[in-house]
Amino acid sequence: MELVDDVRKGSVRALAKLITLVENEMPNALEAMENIYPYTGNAYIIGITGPPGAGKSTLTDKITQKLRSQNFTVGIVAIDPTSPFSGGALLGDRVRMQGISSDEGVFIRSMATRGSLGGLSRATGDTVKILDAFGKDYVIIETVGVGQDEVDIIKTADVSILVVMPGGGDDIQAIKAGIMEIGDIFVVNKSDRDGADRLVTEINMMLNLGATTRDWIPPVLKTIAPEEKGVDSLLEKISEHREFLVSSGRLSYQRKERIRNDIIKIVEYEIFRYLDRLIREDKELFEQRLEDIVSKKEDPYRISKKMIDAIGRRISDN
Ligand SMILES: Nc1nc2c(ncn2[C@@H]2O[C@H](COP(=O)(O)OP(=O)(O)OP(=O)(O)O)[C@@H](O)[C@H]2O)c(=O)[nH]1
Ligand SMILES: [Mg+2]
Repeated sequence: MELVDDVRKGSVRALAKLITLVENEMPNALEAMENIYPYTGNAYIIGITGPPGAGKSTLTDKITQKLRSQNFTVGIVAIDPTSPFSGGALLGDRVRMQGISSDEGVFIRSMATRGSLGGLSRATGDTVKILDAFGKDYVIIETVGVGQDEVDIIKTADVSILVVMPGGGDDIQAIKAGIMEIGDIFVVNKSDRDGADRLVTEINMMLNLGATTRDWIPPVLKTIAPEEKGVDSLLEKISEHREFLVSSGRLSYQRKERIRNDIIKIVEYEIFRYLDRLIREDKELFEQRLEDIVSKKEDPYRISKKMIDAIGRRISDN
């Protein structure tokens, strides 16, 4: 595919186009990803999650600037952002990226919850792979940490950073609800506000209550993102964690698990696509079957079996 070649050659236009192709679930997206895949595996993937307004974008912005100053290239996937990126340098880079050809800099892509078939986590995963194959050294995924979709997304990262802020009172309850386990590094941002130290203590207590057998004890850091305070420490912890993943063999284990999930997601997606087509193409037959079920001539289980057989035939015909 020419588009994939152009992405590999560093065309930012092709990059944006390919992501759109995948995002819109175009029929040739799977083939494109097949061609992209051999070039993936070099980028380091950072997941940043946390409640709305915690400062995820501001932190992403500062982290990116630091990485850029070390000459690393960065791709950013922001999922459902309610607040935009504001950093001047970042914005400048983005404008530069729209220039002729540049294999350096920052590429930002915002994604919203859309796509009926494979869902957001598949589109995000593919986008990360495309940015990886494009040659980005780091890919940062920013997402509001709430539902299962977000947890799935964050699982595709090599390191997960959980950002919280003081105030509100029920912060800890919010974190408790399922995402405490996925944080490799905790960040108490907005630590210029009251209650930051207390929040750090509470998180540390909860981490201690949790798995004491963990070989990586998640550190809890304080930051003031707009002032860049604590951002250097955060980057150090990211490096430390990366060294831990590599030396313990966890990185390859995590990446293998990711492949396992990817395969399941791809197969689900493909089968669902066939099912969707089957229903749309044989609308009358489907309606008739519904009638038959209502009048008790048929049942949903037998009909499902028939449809699975039909999907199987279609797949083997292709
Ligand atoms: N006082 C203070 N304000 C901050 C800090 N970090 C971020 N902010 C402000 O908090 C607001 C939200 O910051 P964002 O970085 O957009 O937060 P976010 O988590 O990305 O928000 P969403 O993507 O909307 O969930 C902005 O107005 C920031 O300027 C901080 O450390 N201290
Ligand atoms: Mg944001």
